[in-house]
Amino acid sequence: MGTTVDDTFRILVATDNHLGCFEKDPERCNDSFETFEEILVMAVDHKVDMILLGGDLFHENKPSRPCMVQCMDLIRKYTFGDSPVLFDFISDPVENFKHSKNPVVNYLDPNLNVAIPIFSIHGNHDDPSGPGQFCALEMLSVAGLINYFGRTTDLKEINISPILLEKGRTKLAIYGLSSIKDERLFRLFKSNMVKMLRPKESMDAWFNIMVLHQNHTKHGLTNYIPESFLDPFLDLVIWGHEHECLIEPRLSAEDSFHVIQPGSSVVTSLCAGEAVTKNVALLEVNHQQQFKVTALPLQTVRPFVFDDVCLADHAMDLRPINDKINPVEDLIESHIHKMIIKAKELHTGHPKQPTKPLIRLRVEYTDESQMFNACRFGHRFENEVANPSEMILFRKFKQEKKPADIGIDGDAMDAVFAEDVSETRVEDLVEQYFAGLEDQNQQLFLLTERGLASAVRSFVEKDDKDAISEIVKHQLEKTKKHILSLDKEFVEDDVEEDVIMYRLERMTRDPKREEEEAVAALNNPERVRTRVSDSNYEDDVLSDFDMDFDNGPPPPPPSRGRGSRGGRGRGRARGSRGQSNSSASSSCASSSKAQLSLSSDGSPKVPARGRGSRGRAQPVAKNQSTLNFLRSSQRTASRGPLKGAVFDSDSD
Ligand SMILES: [Mn+2]
Repeated sequence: MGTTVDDTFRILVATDNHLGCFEKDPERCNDSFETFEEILVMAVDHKVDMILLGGDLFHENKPSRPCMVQCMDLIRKYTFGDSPVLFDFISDPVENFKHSKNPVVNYLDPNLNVAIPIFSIHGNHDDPSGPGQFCALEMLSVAGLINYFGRTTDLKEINISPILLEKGRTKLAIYGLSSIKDERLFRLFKSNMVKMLRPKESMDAWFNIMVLHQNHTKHGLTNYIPESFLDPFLDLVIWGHEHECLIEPRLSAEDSFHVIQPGSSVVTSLCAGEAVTKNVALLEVNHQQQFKVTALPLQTVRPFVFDDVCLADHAMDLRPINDKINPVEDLIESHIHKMIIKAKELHTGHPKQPTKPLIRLRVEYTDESQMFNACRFGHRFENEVANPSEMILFRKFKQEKKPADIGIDGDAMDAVFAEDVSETRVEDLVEQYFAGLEDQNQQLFLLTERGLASAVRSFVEKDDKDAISEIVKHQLEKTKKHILSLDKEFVEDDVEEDVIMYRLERMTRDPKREEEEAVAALNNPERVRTRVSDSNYEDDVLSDFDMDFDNGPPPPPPSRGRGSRGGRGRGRARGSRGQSNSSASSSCASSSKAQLSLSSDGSPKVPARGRGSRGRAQPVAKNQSTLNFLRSSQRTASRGPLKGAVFDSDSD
């Protein structure tokens, strides 16, 4: 194949190490560290060029001191040393590590002796917070232990500038996007405000990796990131945050790129998704832009067995005989014994693997009398199980419900949001949704679309939390009055018909009037007095946005500070009537092809230290002024053929 080994990048990929997880539990306190150490040992054994982490290195936003000490000790122990780093860092570190006190890649720092550089984005557990908006990774970065990248400082427009690496003929671009609130990122993608910058120089020669830390599976309408949002020029996406290990490269929904989801390296929650074998990945990329992912099963992960039992499936009589004898307990006890035996099969023989297993049995009961004190029950297994008091999870057995009876029709909702809705009025979205419903049972019965839309608009734009209940109350009163005015003998079915007729009448007679009545009801002075006054209207909207800032990435720089209204994006995606967009996103470049020069003066902006390097072959950063970037987005990206997995495409 003509590939020389020296050209091939070898990268150890892991995410969600959750260091410090369960550190107060005497049984499990070391689990996360044992496995992190195993990962670092693997990196050394497999002679990787670098380690790439996908966020949530730490479990706590403010890791405890013992946690920090152990983490720093492990990183120093395994990633520092004399073996040379064999790739060149050719992007501008000032751009890649913009937020950093010392924007330099650690292995090029003349004061440090790094053998295996670690690159990491932050996750939702270890994101920036508090004074100065620092995060735990920043401490590691300032100590030279890791290269923390992918942090977004502008939350209205994200431009991702890749880390560019070269090893022989192999060119690697790594796009990092640290964790952002899913809803916010969803909105930014929808309004085309997430841009990936691509090197203009031999643009198609790069193997493009993206690492992000977001919800991957759909949890709600907008609190996840669909794969289709990501730029199709990407070759491999490393998905952090989801803890289930899906290490085999899988083609994205639109066949644009491959995705791997390494999952967490420690069991953080007792769910089925965490009870599968945990792996990290050895990623190899060669100069022909081919890649190979080898799953490396982790040997130190505590055995975890998950199971379900549905009491309704058991023919025997499960009614308790008296306070002491509950046949369900006996049934469950024997089930747990079987699970413990199964857990023994998960012993790997690794000397550092904890052997006491985690057990989770979900018990679906039909009748409350079948329940028992799970904590007391757990005492029987104290010496055999790592989590005796939380083995059992009771769940009420639910008869299958017709999903159409209640709730939201996901398909109809998706149809509404399939298009770019950033310029659409929120009330139009409400009408579109109901127009797209297939199931007539889900149509409105009492309210009209117009009335509901007014309430939703008030809810969204004026932060009027009671708008919807208010409009329901208003329509109910109105309907009641109308029904009573009919002055006739009522049978129940008739009333239903009358309500429907009245609604139809309101809709057809004068839709405008219906809307006006709704607005009048919402603006009823009695109500308004109890709510925030109208003069606060704009601040209301802004503070709604600010909520994201508090939990998420840092506030924007002072020029766009909290007080200044004009410069703030007013959240067009949330339906602010689209009338005045001039205030929004003024900093956004007008053309999607705007070029970004990496370094203005042509020299690396790292202060020259003047110290001699200690005789060690240090790769030198290339002249960065030659690199220009092209903005790319999913609309404008040009895309070559899919660069498939190498060596053997489907076995691993
Ligand atoms: Mn996580």
